Amino acid sequence: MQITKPHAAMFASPGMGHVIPVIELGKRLAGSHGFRVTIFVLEADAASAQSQFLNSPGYDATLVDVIGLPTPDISNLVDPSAFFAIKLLIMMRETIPTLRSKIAEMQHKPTALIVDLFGLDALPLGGEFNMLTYIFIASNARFIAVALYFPTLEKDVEEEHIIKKKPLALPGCEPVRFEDTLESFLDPTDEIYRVFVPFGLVFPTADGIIVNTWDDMEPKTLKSLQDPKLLGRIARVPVYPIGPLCRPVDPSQTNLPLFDWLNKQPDESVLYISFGSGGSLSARQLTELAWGLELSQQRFVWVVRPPIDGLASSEYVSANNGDIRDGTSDYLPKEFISRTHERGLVVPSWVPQAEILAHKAVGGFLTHCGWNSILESVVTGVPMIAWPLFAEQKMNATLLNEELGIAVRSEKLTSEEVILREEVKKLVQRIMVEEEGYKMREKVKKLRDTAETSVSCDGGSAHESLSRVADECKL
Ligand code: BUP
Repeated sequence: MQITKPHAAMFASPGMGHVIPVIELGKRLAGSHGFRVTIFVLEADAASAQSQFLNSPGYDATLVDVIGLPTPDISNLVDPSAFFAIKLLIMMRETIPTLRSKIAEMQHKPTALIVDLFGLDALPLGGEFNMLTYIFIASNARFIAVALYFPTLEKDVEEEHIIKKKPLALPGCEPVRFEDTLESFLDPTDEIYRVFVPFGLVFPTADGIIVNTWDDMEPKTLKSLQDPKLLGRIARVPVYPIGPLCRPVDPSQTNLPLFDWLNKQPDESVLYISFGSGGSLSARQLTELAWGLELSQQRFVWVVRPPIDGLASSEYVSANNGDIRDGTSDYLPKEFISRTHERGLVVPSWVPQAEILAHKAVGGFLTHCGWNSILESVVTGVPMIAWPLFAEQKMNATLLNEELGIAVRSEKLTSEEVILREEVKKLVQRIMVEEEGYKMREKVKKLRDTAETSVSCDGGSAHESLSRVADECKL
């Protein structure tokens, strides 16, 4: 039997939380498993984080071919105010004819098609071009478990979970609070419920599910997904844990002034704060966070985004006759920056996060609990303050706080109340200077070691898992 070099075509959803891990998966398939890899991404405007990332000097695309596909105009298909995930889904769906033509034109036909979450509608291309199909989940095993299990209880949702507040009893896994699942699962009368609940039903139609996690990170859930008597009965296809996949630290990004400042700070003394590419706080919450940070007396680097409700800090508004200008300091309490400048740095917009977390001065991460951010924190041994905002972030926060014990979390986050400054101060001190934070740092460093073992080419479980995918694609 002749063995040819397998060729994987990958279809990435827009957004850095998807593009980065898809590219890292492609690089690993090419670098360690002998694949040729073509990655299709939706083109973004030149100023976007995605374009800046793909054009940055440190981004190494030598192992994979990245092909931009024009972003379709969906203005006639969806209301501009629609839920962002619905827009993503429609954008990906409308791109499929272009993807089909690109694959048809290829001389060396792909043997595998790997789609990420919002690209599930492309799976039938597998049959058209005789490709094996895989779903890549840039999130975790718990997300897969909930997505698979939820459609099995559709009729009971209202009575059992909304009214009686019963958690989801996922077979073989820790129960998941209903309100922690996904906002699209919370209201059966909403359009997003009808669109997203059936997603899990599509998972078993692929040849496998590749997920960015590893055994020590989610032991119970992964076991259940692989056990035909537990969740494996619903999954019906192999689940391949191949994580953690993280963007490697790029030394060329550490020339920024921010790193000069970090270089002068004591080891593990700085809290890094970021709510991801899509996360913003209310103006009131932003004000309380700023005050809490100041009261904690701890060092920090804070990526500040404009408040979600478009209002500047109430204190600023009164001090400036309600005039809202475009500038980071405008969103923060009056003179916050000058009062804290000796121990803190406020940075707007995009920063090289992987490099910041890897810096020896960083000792804590206040995160929105996007899965990539969590993985970057774990692989650098940094404990977290979990501050989830949307999507699967609340489930992720529960995993960190209640199961792995590597993050602190406010009780208020389950009730959507504002976290007041005194509590923010306490959370920051718990992670940065108290015994609890010290113990969490020890734990997360142990987990970091398991992450290193998992991806080792010398028999690591992630490496073996991806080798199984590679073997299937070579047959
Ligand atoms: Br913001 C930001 N720099 O300033 P998540 C993000 N990132 O490098 P998200 C930066 O983008 P979803 C910044 O390191 C991570 O790799 C960060 O992914 C990088 O969150 C990625 O953490 C963000 O998964 O996505 O983008 O909110 O909500 O889809 O998980």
